[in-house]
Amino acid sequence: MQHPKSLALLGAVCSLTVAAAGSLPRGVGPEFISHYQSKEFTCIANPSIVISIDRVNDNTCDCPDGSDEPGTAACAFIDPLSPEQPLYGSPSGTTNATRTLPGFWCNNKGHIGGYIPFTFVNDGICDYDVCCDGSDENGSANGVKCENRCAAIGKEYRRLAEERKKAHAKAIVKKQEMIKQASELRQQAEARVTALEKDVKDLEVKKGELEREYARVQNEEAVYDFDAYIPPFIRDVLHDKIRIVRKWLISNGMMADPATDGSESSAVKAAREAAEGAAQELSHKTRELEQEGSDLQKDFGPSDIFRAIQGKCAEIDAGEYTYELCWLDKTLQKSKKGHASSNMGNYARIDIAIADEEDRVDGKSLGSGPRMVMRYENGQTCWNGPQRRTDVWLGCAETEEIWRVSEAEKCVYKLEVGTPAACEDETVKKSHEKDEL
Ligand SMILES: [Ca+2]
Ligand SMILES: [Ca+2]
Repeated sequence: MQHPKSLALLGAVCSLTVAAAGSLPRGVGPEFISHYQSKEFTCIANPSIVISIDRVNDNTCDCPDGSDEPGTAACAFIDPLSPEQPLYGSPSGTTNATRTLPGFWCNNKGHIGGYIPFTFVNDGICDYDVCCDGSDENGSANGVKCENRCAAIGKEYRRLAEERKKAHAKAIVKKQEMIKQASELRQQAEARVTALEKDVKDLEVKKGELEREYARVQNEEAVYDFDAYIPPFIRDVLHDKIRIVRKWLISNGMMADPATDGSESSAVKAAREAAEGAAQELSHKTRELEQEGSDLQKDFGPSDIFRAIQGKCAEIDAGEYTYELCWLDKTLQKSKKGHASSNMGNYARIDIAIADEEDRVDGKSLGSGPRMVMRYENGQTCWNGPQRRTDVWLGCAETEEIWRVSEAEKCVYKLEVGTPAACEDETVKKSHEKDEL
């Protein structure tokens, strides 16, 4: 039988390693040693109960808090989640449901000591993931004893720790590069905004000038439009002469020829087109300025870091789909069979949320603690369901890569993703902590 729960204990492993005192009872953790050094034993949480030292680890639970059995599973039943049971010597007459000892202490000399649950003690299984010294089995269960593997396990642990340390250092260098790149990109964006603001101002002036020029040319032409100004009673008299003059004006481009290009002369047309052109250019530049301006307002994370990878995409193969994450843009689910793909959300913001994942040997885990979560929302609507959305949880890695994808609930996806941007510089963190002290 395996103990999957014991993995969760890795996080609780205590880094204290204390050389076992000569006569110390089995399973006593370093912080409890002082209680087990005289000829009598006082139940730790029930000091009114004193028993002889030979009742410690005699495989009978004598103390209501279980402290007399640090090295057996005799008091394992004392658990806040278990129903109370009759217990001799307890002030309440039953188990008080609070155990003082955190578990069985595996000393693990040469590696890192740690506590395992009392139920794992003498259960016939060597629990090497926490107890590399095999001390959890002393032969009480079908004679099972476990060899001490701390030398090999400790060596492998230190090798992996060293590897992780190196990878982390590389990731921190990458992160610094990203921050530098992001800062350059921001400066470029700011320069573009400054240039565009000037362009817009200049174009506003130019547009005003060209509109005035257009109005002036139109007005001038109206003066040449004799028909509009001459009273009807003399128009007939002058008609022939006017026709000659009009013909001359049209042929010289000073007046529109109604037969060819509507009511506009080439001079008016040119002035109008120039004014319209300036207006068009102005609206184009104004739009560009708005876009660049909103880009500067966008949340790119601490130190603007995600600006460095904006628009870049990462993919992961998962069964019949490929999942794609495009940074600060969108997430996609692409079917491998057809060409169909579904938008799983558009980038909205970055939040901080608490991760609680087991550490993994390969380091590709969110671990536990506060982590950045990118929210991608308002994706394609699910059939008979809500709009898709994706939470992109970020962990520390040397390069951008999607570790895992899961559908937390219908149409809500969770991507676990590694990026240097999520790495914390331990040296910086430590020096900050020092400063605070
Ligand atoms: Ca006992
Ligand atoms: Ca065991």
